[in-house]
Amino acid sequence: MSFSLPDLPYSYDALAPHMSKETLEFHHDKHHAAYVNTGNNLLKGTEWENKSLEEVVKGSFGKNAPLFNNAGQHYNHTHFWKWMKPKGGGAIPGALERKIKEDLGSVEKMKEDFVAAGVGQFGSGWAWLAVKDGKIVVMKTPNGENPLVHGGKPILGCDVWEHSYYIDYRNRRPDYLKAFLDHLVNWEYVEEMFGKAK
Ligand code: MN3
Repeated sequence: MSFSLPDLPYSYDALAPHMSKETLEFHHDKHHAAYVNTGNNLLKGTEWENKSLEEVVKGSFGKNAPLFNNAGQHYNHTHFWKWMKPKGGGAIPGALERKIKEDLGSVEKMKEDFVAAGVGQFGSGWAWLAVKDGKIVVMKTPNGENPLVHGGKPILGCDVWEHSYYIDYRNRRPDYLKAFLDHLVNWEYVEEMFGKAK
């Protein structure tokens, strides 16, 4: 199954001022498109050619680094667009909010830990909420890695590569992460992935 670039689920200017049209144009049309195109070239003739994206990501990890990097980033970005919405970051659906409180203490503590994970990721990578061993955990990963290759199932991820925030926030990664949580997160999509991860 070859990779294809999904359309953004909103217009390019829909997330402003928290994420600009210019950022989304570069990030989606250039960066994500490159992962799709390079990934497709690297996928050809491999044992994973006819597998699902998740199987390509898990199977190529530690075995085929160039393919893994591009497939991982394709997986991460495909969800990243859906993890955001205009006027996002509002109330967390009840069952998910209860589970966050149970496993992470409080919504505020979850946000604090998520920002700390994103800020603490040296260089490029991602901050995550994932389900691991039946609990919601905060994680961080370098480059194109994600919780799928570390025994977890991702339910929310924030891209902390500089291409994700440098146009809008320059070097202020903490401000970008806070704006992501407070104004962009589509908690209904997080809940949907939480439902599948249990
Ligand atoms: Mn990116």
